[in-house]
Amino acid sequence: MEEPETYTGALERALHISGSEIGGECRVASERARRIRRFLPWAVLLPAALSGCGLIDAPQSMLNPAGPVAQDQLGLIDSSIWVMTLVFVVVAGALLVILLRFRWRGQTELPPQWEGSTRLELLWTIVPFILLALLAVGTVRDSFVLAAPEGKNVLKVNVVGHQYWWSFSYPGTNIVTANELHIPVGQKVELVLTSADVIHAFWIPRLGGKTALVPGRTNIMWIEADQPGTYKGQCAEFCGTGHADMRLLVVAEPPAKFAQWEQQMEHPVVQPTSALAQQGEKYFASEQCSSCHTIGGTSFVGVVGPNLTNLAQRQMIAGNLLPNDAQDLAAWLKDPQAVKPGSLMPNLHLSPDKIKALVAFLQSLKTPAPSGSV
Ligand code: HEC
Ligand SMILES: [Cu+2]
Repeated sequence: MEEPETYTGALERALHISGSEIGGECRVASERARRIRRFLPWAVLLPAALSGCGLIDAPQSMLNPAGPVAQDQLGLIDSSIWVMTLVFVVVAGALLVILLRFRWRGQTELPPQWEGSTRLELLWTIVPFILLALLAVGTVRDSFVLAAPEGKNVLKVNVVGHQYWWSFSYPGTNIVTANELHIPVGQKVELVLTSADVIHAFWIPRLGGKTALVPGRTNIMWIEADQPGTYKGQCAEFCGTGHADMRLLVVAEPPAKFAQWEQQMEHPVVQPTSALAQQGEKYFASEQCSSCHTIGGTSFVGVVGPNLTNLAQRQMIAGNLLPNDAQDLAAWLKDPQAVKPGSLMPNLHLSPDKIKALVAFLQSLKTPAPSGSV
């Protein structure tokens, strides 16, 4: 009859080492365990501390939703996190119990060897199935809810992604604008997305996203803002050198204020009053600007670059990178690539005088609000 194999014997065979070395291995292991134990509190505290970062002044945090779409999407994230936490706690707990209860305590006999348990196999097949089914229910339901907005009162906006700026046009009107998307509060807005060049992705973390803008096809997403305010967004698909600066701003306004903005955009008034601004308007035609830019209310109809209608009413320029003030406009016109690397607006090597006049003209591009309005 064969002798039952001893624990040390089995270990020796498995590790190809002799019994005397096993003691050494164990000492190394316990030293390592001590080091890991010292690091453990940090491993637990650090993620907890970092997770707080999302809550401090975070204009682009999807953990702080501002509309029903972002709220639904956060709901999906939350439910997956709860399910995953449950799985983690159960599995890690079981592992811990097994490690502690069945650890080596100097036994020389091999523990009983057994395999195959129909009950356990069923358990860990059925439980994950149920958990995944639970996740699937919410995911499938939200996929349909978020696919397209329901109801009649939906505002449609066409969005075209360009390297490295956004164009927004409102079907049924003459309104075209860039980088700053105006929407009325409390109304569903359907975004019809496509691209003029490469693949981009539309993402406003507090309102919803992300959806790809693919050349040659259209994708649809919708957003709705619960409260008036500005919501920052960002292209979320690497599209070239200027990708990180391809930002956007959503301006959600009460319906009356939005209607007023629509009025101003539909009937822009261009009346540069100062002599400097009038000179700037002439440069706009002579320095090639008009071959790339449209300005509503003028004869400038270029379509290569952003539409500049009522530019002075926008908060930011250059794909929402720079504040829309005289100093930054001048810096932009002097050397676009210096302030926004990769930008496809050429450096036109303008003299300081021309820049001054052009800035005065650009700053005059605003349409007075109709009298008696909000
Ligand atoms: C070859 C085409 C081209 C020419 C010529 C051109 N631009 Fe541009 N312009 C662009 C493009 C493209 C952008 C977008 C750059 C970006 O944000 O990356 C832009 C952006 C701008 C912006 C910022 C708009 C916004 O909403 O962010 C202003 C202002 C502007 N141009 C003014 C001018 C003026 C003034 C001239 C003439 C001196 C001029 N451009 C000449 C293509 C052109
Ligand atoms: Cu991009």
